[in-house]
Amino acid sequence: MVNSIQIPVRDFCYRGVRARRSRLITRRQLLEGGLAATGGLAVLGAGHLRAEAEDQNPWARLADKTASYGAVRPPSFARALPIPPVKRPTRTGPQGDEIDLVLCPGSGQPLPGAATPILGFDGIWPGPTILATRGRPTLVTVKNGLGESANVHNHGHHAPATSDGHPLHTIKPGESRLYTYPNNQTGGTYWYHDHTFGLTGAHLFRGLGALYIIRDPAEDALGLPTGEHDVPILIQDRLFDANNGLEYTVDAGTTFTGVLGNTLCANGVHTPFFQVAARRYRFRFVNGANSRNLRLALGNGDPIVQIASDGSLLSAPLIQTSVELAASERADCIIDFGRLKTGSSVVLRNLDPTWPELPDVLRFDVVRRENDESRVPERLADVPRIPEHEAVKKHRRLRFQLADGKWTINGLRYDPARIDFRVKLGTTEIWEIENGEQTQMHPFHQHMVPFQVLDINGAPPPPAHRGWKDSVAIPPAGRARLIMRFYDYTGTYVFHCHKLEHEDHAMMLQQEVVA
Ligand SMILES: [Cu+2]
Repeated sequence: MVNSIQIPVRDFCYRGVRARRSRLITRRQLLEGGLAATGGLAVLGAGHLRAEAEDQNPWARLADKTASYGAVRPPSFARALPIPPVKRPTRTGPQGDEIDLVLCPGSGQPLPGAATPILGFDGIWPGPTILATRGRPTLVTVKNGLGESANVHNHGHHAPATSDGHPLHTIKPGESRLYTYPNNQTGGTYWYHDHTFGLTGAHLFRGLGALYIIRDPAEDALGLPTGEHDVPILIQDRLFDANNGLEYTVDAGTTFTGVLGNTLCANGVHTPFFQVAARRYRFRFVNGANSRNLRLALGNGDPIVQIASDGSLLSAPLIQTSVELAASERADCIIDFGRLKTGSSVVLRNLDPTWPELPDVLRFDVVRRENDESRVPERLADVPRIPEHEAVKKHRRLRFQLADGKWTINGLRYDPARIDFRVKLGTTEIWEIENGEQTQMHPFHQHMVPFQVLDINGAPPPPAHRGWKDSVAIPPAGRARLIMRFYDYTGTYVFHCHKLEHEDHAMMLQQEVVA
């Protein structure tokens, strides 16, 4: 991604230890450099944004200070990759599996030294992984033990509007809410996170994110790696203060670029190691960053075999040298360590050039040989294409752009009291998403229904985008056409940019699905 706001500060990018240690840069420097480079964006002033944000959204106030990005934290590979615990149902019966979750403060250990205060599902970061089965409902009762309102959006889930985590459907401190997840959708990797109006970025940054996996018996029959060889990895960049506290600052700069950290964490730990056997593994990579793009690759150049995008299997395995993930996208990937010697290591790299560059994710250490009976079949799933002629609305245009210094869609900022348009239940629509911004990508996310990508900038989508998707990157000054069927549920659902500081300020609209 070419992002002109990065150009003035490329000299500060991670190029070596000396550069890392000697160069300090503040977000203000970045913003000033970026604005100088982009000229016409000079309307983006902190005062202007603050007034607008408070006007529309009293919770999303800009800070008086600006974020300081310090230096990129060098990789340590000092701690083992934690695997979030699987949440066990409290009760299970004919109506489904019942799960109790608590939102509460807790502590993590992403860095050596002092523990890091976090907000967590069950007080941990990442929260516990919820394992569901396709066709069997999961009923999650969430109690809010925080001192502020929060909620839960199950990202990519096809659920009734009351269970979608609408930005105003928050849970007050001390109260509870029941979320019903039918699990009538493709098996795959989803994730749940806070979706409070104006505070999604702050809440996710402080720990409120976790995986939600739907198992599908048909998928289990494929013979893919499973059990301890099926590994969820939530990747997030963070900033910390001198006491290892999470430092989240919304200022004019971070509102523009999205918050970008200087420390890359996997499952809540900075650059961990993960001990593997010399065999195949399935990794469920989730880009849980607030705004950062990732491009994952193995340091030894070995291929990564992508088998799923967002929540669905691809029709066939895709052999790639790198896997690109915008914020909120997922990729399930097979990595085969079978050719590697015991005692060797390979680093999972991030090749994305977004400043500040964070090139190291984690290190795989091959520690033993092991029999491997898994396989990766040539055919994974049927992904029937939605025919374009099925669409009753063929040109719903949505332009994501900076307008008068504000993040907008079709010139509008999110207003929870306004229905932006209605779609009819049981119909199919084609949406044309335009990125009116010259300098940065916007990851589009639709709630409630998955979509298929028809084309990006007029060309067929890359193979990794030919399955079912719920999020897709719209390139700078680019456009994508998406086709989607509205089925099962009526009600109000939002769609938005998944750079969370764009979403919070307030690049989001809502549709009402009507019978
Ligand atoms: Cu955006």
